[in-house]
Amino acid sequence: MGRLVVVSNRVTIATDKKAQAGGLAVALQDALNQFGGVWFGWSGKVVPKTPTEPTITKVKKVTYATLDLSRKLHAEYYNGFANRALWPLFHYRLDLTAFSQQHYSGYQEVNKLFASQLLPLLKSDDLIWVHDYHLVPLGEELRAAGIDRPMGFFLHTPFPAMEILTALPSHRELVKALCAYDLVGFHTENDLRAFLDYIVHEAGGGIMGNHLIHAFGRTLRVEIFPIGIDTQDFEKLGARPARSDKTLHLRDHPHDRTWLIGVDRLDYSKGLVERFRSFERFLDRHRDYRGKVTLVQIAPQSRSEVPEYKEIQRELATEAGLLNGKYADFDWVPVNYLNRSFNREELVEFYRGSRIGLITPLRDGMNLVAKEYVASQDPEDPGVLVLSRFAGAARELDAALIVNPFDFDDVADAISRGLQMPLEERKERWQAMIEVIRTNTLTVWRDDFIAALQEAPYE
Ligand code: ADQ
Repeated sequence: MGRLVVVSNRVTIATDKKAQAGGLAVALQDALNQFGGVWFGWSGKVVPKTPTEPTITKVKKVTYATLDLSRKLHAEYYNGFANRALWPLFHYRLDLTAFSQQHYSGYQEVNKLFASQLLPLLKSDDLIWVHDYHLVPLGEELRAAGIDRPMGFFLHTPFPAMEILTALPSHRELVKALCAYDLVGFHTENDLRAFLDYIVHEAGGGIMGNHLIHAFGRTLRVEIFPIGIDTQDFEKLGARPARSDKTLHLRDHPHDRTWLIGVDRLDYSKGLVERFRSFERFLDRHRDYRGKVTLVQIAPQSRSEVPEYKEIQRELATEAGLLNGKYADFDWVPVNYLNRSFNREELVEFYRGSRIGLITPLRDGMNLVAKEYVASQDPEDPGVLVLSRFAGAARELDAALIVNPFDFDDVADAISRGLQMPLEERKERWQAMIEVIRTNTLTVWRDDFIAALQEAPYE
């Protein structure tokens, strides 16, 4: 095959400190190294004036092309349309969705800009893979500029039901733009079903079978590619003896205390307020567990410039304070709430040391933390995954204790059941989940998507 061209909002340039990059970035870098290619996107820098050319960094066979954005474009495109309209809408939060024509114009402008600056870097046999909701219109812009190479798009968030999506004033333009790609990938059947529903009932398109659809005058392939993790790495790290002071401290804490763990970006889609309330409900109803179990919630701040994120930060801090105020004792707090990042080694130790992984998003495309939690467990004494039915991961990990995060009693019951679950049942459930996670890895996800894209055009 020709080169691979990856376009995403943020670019991770390969450096020696590979461990700092997330799993997804490493998997994409590996593919770029293998095929040679380009990774194009925003540099993460905000400057007074958007430059006319991207900054080029070459590392072996890979060209990294990164573009700084002006304050205005960053505010409209990233903080504005992407994160105040599309993100909340795609996560079913119409109440938090802020539409603005100006933000939408900035979003379109950045997509146009990306397309025009990417064009000179393209070669005739490139495969182009665009990532996520920030860049939906990019493919259409490239097509308009005459690019007829295979182009794929993967959506990392959920695709919302038609009734939700149609609340977006530009919904039709957005879906039409998606249809400019040859291949569109989603995490789950649910997302695909919602997309097809729109195509048939709103766009007047048709489903042709064999993953093909026809809409807006184009034929494209739509398929699910459930993203995975680097399972082997998590299993290997999990098998090492605990080293971090923090884990040792938690584990050797007096009074034989047990902990539950949550690890999330601080985002309203992750259901953290509801999680704290569910844990409170659990403590309300189980006097005997007071003083004995702690919820360790790791939640580094994200998108802090967006008002809705400032609000959720405040709300959560209040919620943690209230819960701790209600039940804490001199030598115990119910919630250990940490607003910071940890490296993978530390996360694995936290996952492995906790009796329950409490992963209860209100909506999530996949949720990789759920898979990381399972892969980090001790096969001889695995913890219990309590997982929201609204996480894409619940489709594959149905051996978890599946809960409705809006129903605090349901989550409280699952916590109680998880804490009492006999070893045999824990092992059985873990075995069922690890098999899926070992099969649908991150590499499989990436290779399947690239293989499907290589078959384009599909007509
Ligand atoms: P996210 O919303 O960021 O991803 P998730 O899938 O859980 O959610 O991935 C988060 C990643 O960040 C995990 O690998 C986790 O280990 C890491 N992480 C989280 N908190 C951390 C901390 N405190 N310190 C260090 N690392 C931390 C989006 C979508 C998801 C989808 C992914 C991939 O919202 O639904 O699963 O993309 O497609």
